[in-house]
Amino acid sequence: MNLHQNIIGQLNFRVIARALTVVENDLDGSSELLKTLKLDKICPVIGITGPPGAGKSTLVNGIIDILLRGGKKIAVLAIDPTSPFNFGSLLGDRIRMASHFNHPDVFIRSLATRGSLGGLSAKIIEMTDVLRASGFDYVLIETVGVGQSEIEITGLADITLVVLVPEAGDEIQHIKSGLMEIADAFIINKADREGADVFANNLKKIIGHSVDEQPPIFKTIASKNQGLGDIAAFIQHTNLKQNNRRKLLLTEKVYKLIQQKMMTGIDKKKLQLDITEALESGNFNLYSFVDTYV
Ligand SMILES: Nc1nc2c(ncn2[C@@H]2O[C@H](COP(=O)(O)OP(=O)(O)O)[C@@H](O)[C@H]2O)c(=O)[nH]1
Ligand SMILES: [Mg+2]
Repeated sequence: MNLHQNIIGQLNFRVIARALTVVENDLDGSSELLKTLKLDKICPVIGITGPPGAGKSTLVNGIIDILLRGGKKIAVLAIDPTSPFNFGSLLGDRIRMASHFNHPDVFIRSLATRGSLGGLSAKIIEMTDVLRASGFDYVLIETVGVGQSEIEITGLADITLVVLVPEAGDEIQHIKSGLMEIADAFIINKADREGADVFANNLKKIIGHSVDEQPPIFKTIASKNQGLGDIAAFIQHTNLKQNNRRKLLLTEKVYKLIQQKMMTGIDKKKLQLDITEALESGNFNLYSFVDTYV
């Protein structure tokens, strides 16, 4: 499949969308497609995570506006596993990102699937790679911060932005230290609400104790496009450092893929027949039997 841009420099969104579908559903041609991806162009992956309703989609929408300047091309993967069929969230995200829905340089894909561990979609690494290889300048991944997905997103993203709202103030003591470690920056959105400053100060104190280098804290009112310039600048100017979590994530992934590969060709029906045969011949030993299979 040809993922390259057309003669007038626009990306072919239909081809990209199709490639994502093939990869997401493991359709014919998926593994060939993945093997031919060219990932030599630098394309930062930005993870935006936080609780439902914190304003992630609104923020993404506003940040895109700024990142687009200068002819940049942007892909967004919006993942909301909180509702199973997720029509609401899909429509919601589309409406919220509506200003970009027909923009020739913005590609948006919503995903409702949940990964096996309750985290991100099972094919999120592959889908991100398709986008990274498609000629975008940035890939933004919006995920609801629930459990495992937080860890996965930091393995996947070059920059992880954690979005919180002032109301989280009372719970801030309980916010697990994991969250502190994954954030390259915090965004306190809905700063138009009471308690934003107090919350920011508390957050600063708490982070201060737990990490060597204090990540920046941005205060924003996404619904009014306030404070977004600083975040865009942060994204544009952060040196993409060595991401150690990526190695962990990739190790897990490679392990799973090897496991899958080793299991291909093992057919349960045939297995049962072989076992029946072995049992009939008497003297069946489970462990030697397994050895004949590997
Ligand atoms: N008051 C206020 N509301 C906001 C702000 N940013 C977003 N919202 C609203 O919060 C709601 C949830 O926003 P959304 O972007 O969908 O949150 P998400 O679930 O984290 O993606 C929407 O109604 C937004 O209009 C903000 O800065 N202040
Ligand atoms: Mg959203």
